[in-house]
Amino acid sequence: MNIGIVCYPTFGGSGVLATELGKALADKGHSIHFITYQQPVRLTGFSANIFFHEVRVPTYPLFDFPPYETALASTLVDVVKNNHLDVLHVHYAIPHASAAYMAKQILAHEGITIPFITTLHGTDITLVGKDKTYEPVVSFSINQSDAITAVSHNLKEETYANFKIEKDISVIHNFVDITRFNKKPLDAFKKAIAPQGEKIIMHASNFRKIKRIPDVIYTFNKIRKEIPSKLLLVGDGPERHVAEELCRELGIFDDTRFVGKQQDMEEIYAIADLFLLPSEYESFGLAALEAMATGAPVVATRAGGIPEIIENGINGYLSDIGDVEGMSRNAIEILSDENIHEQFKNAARKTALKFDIETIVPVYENLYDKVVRG
Ligand code: GMT
Repeated sequence: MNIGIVCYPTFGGSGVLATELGKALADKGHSIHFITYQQPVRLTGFSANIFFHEVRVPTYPLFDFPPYETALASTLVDVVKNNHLDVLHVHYAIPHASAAYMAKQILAHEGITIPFITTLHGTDITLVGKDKTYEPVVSFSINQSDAITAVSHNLKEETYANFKIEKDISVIHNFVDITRFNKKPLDAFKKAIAPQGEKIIMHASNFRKIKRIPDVIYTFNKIRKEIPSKLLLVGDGPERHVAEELCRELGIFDDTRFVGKQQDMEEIYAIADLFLLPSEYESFGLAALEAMATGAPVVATRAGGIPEIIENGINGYLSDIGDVEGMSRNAIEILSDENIHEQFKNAARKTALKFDIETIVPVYENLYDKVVRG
């Protein structure tokens, strides 16, 4: 099948998931056309079945706001026509679903039929989409999609609760490539972060407010008082400087390591003993799943779709949003006994297996078949 994938090409979960999906589909023999404004960060290496079409947004002095959506819709028309695409799969509703709708209408005028699937990822619904400025277009373009998917049951419910959706939404959870994430820790790397064999507590995100980065730091500050440990922070974003400042204020900067945005995440997760995810909301929490695939238990909040992967007291722990005390207590409980830690690690790996790429990607393939057959 010839499949067009539209996504944000950045380090965010929706772009990562869309890119990993495209790569997996290409490995299975499909031709995959990524259509986005820059090469997706996880799109590394060469595959004969992968094509990248850059959306160029020409500027003009009149444009205070370059019309990305128009440029995207025009590029979609061009790519669909010239590459005989069978289906478009757009990740993140804004503005991808409306651009796909526009492209579909233009192509219909030329006698070309192109169905499009919209995958909802989270903030396109819960934060940005709900805003009155965007809501009418978001509702309309979701309803015009030939199929709609959401990455968790929670996000499906949120979507129905906040928008007038007249169609069925299928839940297709995030996935992870277990074989790739089942890495042995690199000793030299582990030593560089934790020279005395301290436990490594990890957090990875785009450092937005919704991730509650100060809670990561306060929780770690409590853990380190009981368990010799280091905090490994991966990613970058608006809250990073606040986080660095807080670590200095608490006098724990030497026990923390900010490594910024990273590519080979499987190598990094492999050295983590525990993953912290104290978010205000996560539609799913792909970072937690990737951590679990490497065998790191997750201490997180009971927010959004997180309880769909974390079983309290089995593969990690769930606390209320902002409950730094509870999260540190749970982390200490896991880390203070090697046997308990091992049980949690095994359970984390076992859970990740349920979301393996081999199980989830065929669900998307079936959906493509269904929409193409009409
Ligand atoms: O978490 C982020 O801020 C990035 C965001 C995105 O839209 O790229 O991730 C969302 O999509 C991921 C993949 O489906 C989910 O695993 C994340 O939970 C979700 N983030 C939020 O809902 C905040």
